[in-house]
Amino acid sequence: MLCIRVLAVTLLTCCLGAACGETQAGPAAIGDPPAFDQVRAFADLKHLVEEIGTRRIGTPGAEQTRAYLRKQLEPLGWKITENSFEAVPPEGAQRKGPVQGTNFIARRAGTEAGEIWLATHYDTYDKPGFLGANDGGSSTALLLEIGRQLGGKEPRTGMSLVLAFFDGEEKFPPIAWDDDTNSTFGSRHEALLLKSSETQSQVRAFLLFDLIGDKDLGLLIESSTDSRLRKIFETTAHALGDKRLFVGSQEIKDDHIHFRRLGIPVSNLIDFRYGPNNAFWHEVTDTMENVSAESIGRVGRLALPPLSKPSRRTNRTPRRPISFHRIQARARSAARCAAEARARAAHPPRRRCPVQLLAPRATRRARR
Ligand code: 1BN
Ligand code: ZN
Repeated sequence: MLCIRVLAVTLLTCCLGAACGETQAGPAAIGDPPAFDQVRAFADLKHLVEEIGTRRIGTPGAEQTRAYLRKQLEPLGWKITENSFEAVPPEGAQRKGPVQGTNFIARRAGTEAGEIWLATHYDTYDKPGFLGANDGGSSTALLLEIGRQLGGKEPRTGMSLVLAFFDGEEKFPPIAWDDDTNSTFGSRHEALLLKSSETQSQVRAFLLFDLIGDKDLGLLIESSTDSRLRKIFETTAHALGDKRLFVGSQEIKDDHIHFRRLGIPVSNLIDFRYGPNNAFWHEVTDTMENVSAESIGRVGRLALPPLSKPSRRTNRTPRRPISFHRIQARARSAARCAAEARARAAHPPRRRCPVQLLAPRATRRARR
């Protein structure tokens, strides 16, 4: 009995990493085309930057951001939890004394075991006049729009989804970044909560997005990214014809590290060449002028196809483990279809797109 359970868990994990538990391949597997609305995402970003302003940890702006996210996501069936924690600035930091931070977590239950986390930080860097249009803003807008697309009152077919908007990712200046004492306060807290809960083993993948709004977008697939998640993103980008989306790979410490330490397959997609020689990063020039709706849209179109729900037809189809090249083929097909649907926005195609790489698992046989 234990053996079967271990085998099932292993297969689930493999499938997830590999593009995550796929459904039956073939033309019968169809679902709703994802339609990332970059104009709406950009309007959210404008609201964060121009109406709210600084979203530094412990400020009214941070609280207003959470209220805004709640107002948008709660009516769409997302169940919200706010988890507060204390962040203690290190000796020598400008900021003195402990500050309360709050993670904003939105969950949508699925019909299948397992959950996929999509994560960002929503706090902004502690510098006078810093607005974080790209850093903190763009990825928050991205996740919010993904949340709109994937929301729903009924349990979604497939794995549960978690949208994690972390507070306190930024270090307290001028002290250097430290993974354990000066940065990623919110994600560290959330990983600790997860570790002490029963749900840790349910998490199949943790996908982090950071700095994705740069007008001149060039994403790094951070070097600790799980190889199978990397493949999914590369295949989807290729299928979308977005050949210049990824510019390389490099180690970058960020919120994903605490989840990786728990043994969860992680990815981090991050643009780390913001302006000439990265000159706009953590500077007051991180403004709306230097970000674009198109860049957020490119990342939204990349992220949505592997996450979108399958059709009812897909659910009726018996499942079996799927080979990696089939997953790639379906990623291509999903992305191509989504691209066509966008191109024909005025006359949406009748055919629905094959989607769903990160949802139901291919392990039914293993559980029998
Ligand atoms: C991302 C956005 N980061 C901070 N703001 C993480 C990071 C830390 C990126 C050090 C590069 C270097
Ligand atoms: Zn930053």
